[in-house]
Amino acid sequence: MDNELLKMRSESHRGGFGELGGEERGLIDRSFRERIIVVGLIDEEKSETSTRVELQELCRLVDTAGADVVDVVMQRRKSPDPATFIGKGKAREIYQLAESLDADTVVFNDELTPAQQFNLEKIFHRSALDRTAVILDIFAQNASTPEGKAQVELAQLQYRLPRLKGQGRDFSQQAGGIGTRGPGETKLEIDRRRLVRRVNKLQRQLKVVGAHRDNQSKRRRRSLNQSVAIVGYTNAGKSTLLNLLANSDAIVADRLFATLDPLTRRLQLPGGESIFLTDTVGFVQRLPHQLVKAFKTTLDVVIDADLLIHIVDCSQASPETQIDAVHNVLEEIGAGEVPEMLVFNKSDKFDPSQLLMEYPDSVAISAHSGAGIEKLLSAVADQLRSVWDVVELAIPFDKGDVLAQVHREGQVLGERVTEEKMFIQARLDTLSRSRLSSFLVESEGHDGI
Ligand SMILES: Nc1nc2c(ncn2[C@@H]2O[C@H](COP(=O)(O)OP(=O)(O)OP(=O)(O)O)[C@@H](O)[C@H]2O)c(=O)[nH]1
Ligand SMILES: [Mg+2]
Repeated sequence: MDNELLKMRSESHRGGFGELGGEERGLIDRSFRERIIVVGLIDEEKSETSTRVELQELCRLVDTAGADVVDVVMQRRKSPDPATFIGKGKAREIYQLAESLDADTVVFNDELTPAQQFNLEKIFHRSALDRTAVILDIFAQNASTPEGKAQVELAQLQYRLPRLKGQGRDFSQQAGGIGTRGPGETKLEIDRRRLVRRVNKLQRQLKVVGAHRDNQSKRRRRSLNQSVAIVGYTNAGKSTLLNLLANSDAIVADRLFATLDPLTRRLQLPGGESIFLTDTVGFVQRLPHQLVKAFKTTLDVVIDADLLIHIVDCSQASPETQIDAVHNVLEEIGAGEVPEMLVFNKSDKFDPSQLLMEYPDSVAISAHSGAGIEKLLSAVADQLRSVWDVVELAIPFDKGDVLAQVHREGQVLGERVTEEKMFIQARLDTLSRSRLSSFLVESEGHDGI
């Protein structure tokens, strides 16, 4: 037993959503809370400190999923055991502990292979799950729109498919517990071929939604408003900021992954420019890759954005770790190159001065009190102006496709026709400027339109 972690667990539990009524969540019956033992490994790859930080977060995830952590176990090993992840002796000890604490499930901090999961369940006589299953479970509970539900179900199926072997075990009476519920009615026991068909169907459905979103985003581009996405670690205050800036009504809650569906609102900047501001799903350390893949259409909003407002909860114990985790997910989804503005939120709770020095060009705000918001908005306007630039292009008459591209990607401010060419003055972003570089007229010497 690790008293310190258990204490952290019970503290996180006090503020966790276990206290929110089922009505508020609008979700499942919470009268029964599973009892969970959490297990973490300290090995050559992971120090004790980082394992502790991750376990603390895992306890919060378990709590958010609607279960109680009854004990935390850590094992120090050189590397994971290929068959049982932890040592077999340790696994037997955990079985005894689970019996004495009447625990329902053992949750591991790292992803288990299907074989490890199978072997551990044989020793434990109860479910062995990993962090991914817990995160998928939270997403399953929070999904409310058809798109969100389809995305989560797809991620769950892709997680479960390789694990089908050996399921149908005799302790599977835990239906309704972590890792077994989902927006879809799919039962683990139904045969693999049906699951594969379901995966294909969901992928097709999501493609259609993706195409629709693509059209929307093209329309937005054509409407000439720039697009800014709010990204960040879960619970950092993204939805609170959207609500404050755009008078919106996005769900705000002190729980993880409250937002799954993107919400876009129009916002007027102090200089008069109108932009689209989108609130997105929160990230977490090692966000399951199945989720990242399934949420592709949602995350495209982030890839297409002109600027990312990266919200960080500065009152967290380790904001740097959360910043790194967000950067990793951004890289993974292909948004690593989108310009980013780092914004430290919750300045009413914690003084961000040190962080502002560590991260140049960052801004501090409180989405609760409104402190720092004006500065944030003018910094956003400045950034957007530096991304978009007014240029002149000379386009030969036989290049109708290039002309169409300029209209599609930028804002055309004026046109002038000579005998050989068409001259266009347009506002273009960095990417379009480099794509159309061969048609750019050097600013010196041209007489304007
Ligand atoms: N003290 C303080 N709390 C804040 C501030 N901004 C947000 N919060 C609280 O932080 C919690 C999370 O806020 P959300 O806006 O739901 O966070 P989020 O980033 O959208 O979270 P997910 O959608 O779950 O990823 C809520 O309890 C908010 O009331 C702030 O400036 N100060
Ligand atoms: Mg949110």
